[in-house]
Amino acid sequence: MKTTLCSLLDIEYPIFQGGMAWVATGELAAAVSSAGGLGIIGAGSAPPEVVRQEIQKVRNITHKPFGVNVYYMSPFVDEIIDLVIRERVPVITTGAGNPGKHISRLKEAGIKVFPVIASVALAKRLERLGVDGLIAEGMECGGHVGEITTMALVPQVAAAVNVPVVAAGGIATGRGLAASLVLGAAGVQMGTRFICASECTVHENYKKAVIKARDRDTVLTGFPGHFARVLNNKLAKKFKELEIHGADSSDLEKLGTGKLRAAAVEGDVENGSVMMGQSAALVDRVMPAEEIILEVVREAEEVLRETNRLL
Ligand code: TUI
Repeated sequence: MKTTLCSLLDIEYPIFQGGMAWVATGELAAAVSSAGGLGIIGAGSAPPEVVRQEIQKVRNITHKPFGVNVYYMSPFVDEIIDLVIRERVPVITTGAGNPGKHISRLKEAGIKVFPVIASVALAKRLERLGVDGLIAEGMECGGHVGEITTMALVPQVAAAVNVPVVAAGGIATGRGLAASLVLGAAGVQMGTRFICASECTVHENYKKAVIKARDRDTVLTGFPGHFARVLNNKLAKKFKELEIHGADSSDLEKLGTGKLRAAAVEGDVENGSVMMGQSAALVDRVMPAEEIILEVVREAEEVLRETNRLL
């Protein structure tokens, strides 16, 4: 299965691994890239030195292309941009903000830029600024969410721009990949599915929570403009309680501080923020990244062939 994304990025399969903060370390990114997808380190709010070490880990394992996700709410955004340019990281994805002011410098450095967007307006603006592709992320995704579903967003973005579009949010299987291609995407990004890669270094309790999750087990918490999809655990219920009593955004922010680390590193899946997408219900076991990629591609090919028989 080859799409424009594969030739543009020199990868074998049109599959990105989501650059999840505290979860997508160098080990996971290297495994995904080695297997022919695009592995992506999640910089999150980590300082540049920590991210530099993750980049080194990838380079010690594979020579294949990989990416770094730059989180635009990080206090270190400008330093992370300097780092990826200095390190000549092949691809960056961006999240939770508008990367417009950095695009010309990244392009001059020869870095491929794929911002995550959740609206058609931002997609068009960023295309004009010269991005290489866009990741259209629907609100089925885990973590920070937009307002539009993948099913509605992807065809709108694909119709509005000429650069390749990567579909994200709610995708964990070959059917999701096949559906995304039919919607006009050139590939997919999966986060939740790769949490359950053997090479993912997240706490084992986090993986178990993803595997256990059923269709209605995630909820949106936070405040308008800053909703995050998480497992409906004790912490999520505390958030809901505060929201009902009209807490302001600073109280909610205080409750959220450090909670993603608590879940991902310490394995506290009751009082931590266990970010996962609605596709968690589709994930039923831990597998090596390579097997995930091969299974997803094989299933997509199979269902596309089946679907073609309808004609
Ligand atoms: O970034 C994400 N998902 C994330 S980031 C994250 S880290 C975190 N840690 C603790 C608490 C909360 C978050 C967890 N999940 N997805 C990419 C994404 N970006 N989705 C939507 C957007 C987005 C939103 C607004 C992109 C651009 C944007 O622009 C607004 C503007 O400035 O125009």
